[in-house]
Amino acid sequence: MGPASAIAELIDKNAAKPLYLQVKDALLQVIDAKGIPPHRRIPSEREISEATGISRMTVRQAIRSLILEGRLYTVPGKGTFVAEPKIEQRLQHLTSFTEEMTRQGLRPGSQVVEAARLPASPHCARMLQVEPDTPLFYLARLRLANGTPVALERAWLSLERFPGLVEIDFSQRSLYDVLRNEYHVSLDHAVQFVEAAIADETLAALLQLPRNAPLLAFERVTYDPDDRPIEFVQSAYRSDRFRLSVSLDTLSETKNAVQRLVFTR
Ligand code: 16G
Repeated sequence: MGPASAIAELIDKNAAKPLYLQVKDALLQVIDAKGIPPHRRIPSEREISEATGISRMTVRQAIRSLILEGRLYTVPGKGTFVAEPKIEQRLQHLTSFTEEMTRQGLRPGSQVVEAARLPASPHCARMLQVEPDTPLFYLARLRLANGTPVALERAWLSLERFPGLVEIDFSQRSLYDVLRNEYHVSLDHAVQFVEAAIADETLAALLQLPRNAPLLAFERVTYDPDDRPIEFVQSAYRSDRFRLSVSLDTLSETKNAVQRLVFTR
């Protein structure tokens, strides 16, 4: 049975579940059951509509929703394809992009968009706990996974503390590796925020996404063991390629007390 007929088999027009949701779930089930690999074309809107007797508009809604969730992608004029599984970004460890990609068997890469010396803006100065106008190293990199752009990372570091960063070719080196091995810094802990965002024109072009595509925006300040800020980073990750993972445990009474303390500080 072809995939379009397999989808039709799973549809029950008398069920209370909305039809577009049925098509969506059936599509996922068929991709899974038939082992349709990433980058293989799925049946077209018209084929699914003909096989199921469901309107093209409803089928389109199901496909659109799967594209937004990063399960499918379209190539204009070519069709709709199965997307690669998302990369998992763990939130409980202070790791670098290079380490995270390598752990998942992906080849990390970087394209330097900008590497410059500039005076600290009031915001960066506050984040790095330095005086405004202190010379900083600004590094904007497009991060690649197996050659595909997946994130834009912009980092600011003090040049007074790390002179010489401007001379390093960050298309070839990991920032954390340089900090650890050349400046003998211990990256001890970090505070990180994650927010939803959308791609403006520049980000969309760099990340090869349509304008307004959903993104995950991160902001991180990483500290040394003496609580001195080392880097301030703002990054935008493609939300169709990443999902965040955290492991949670129950809050015991002692932990509960500590947690309360942290939040009320
Ligand atoms: C991660 C960090 C970033 C750090 C970079 C170093 C987030 C959101 N950001 O991507 O703060 O600067 O790794 O990567 O996770 P590198 O050592 O591979 O250059």
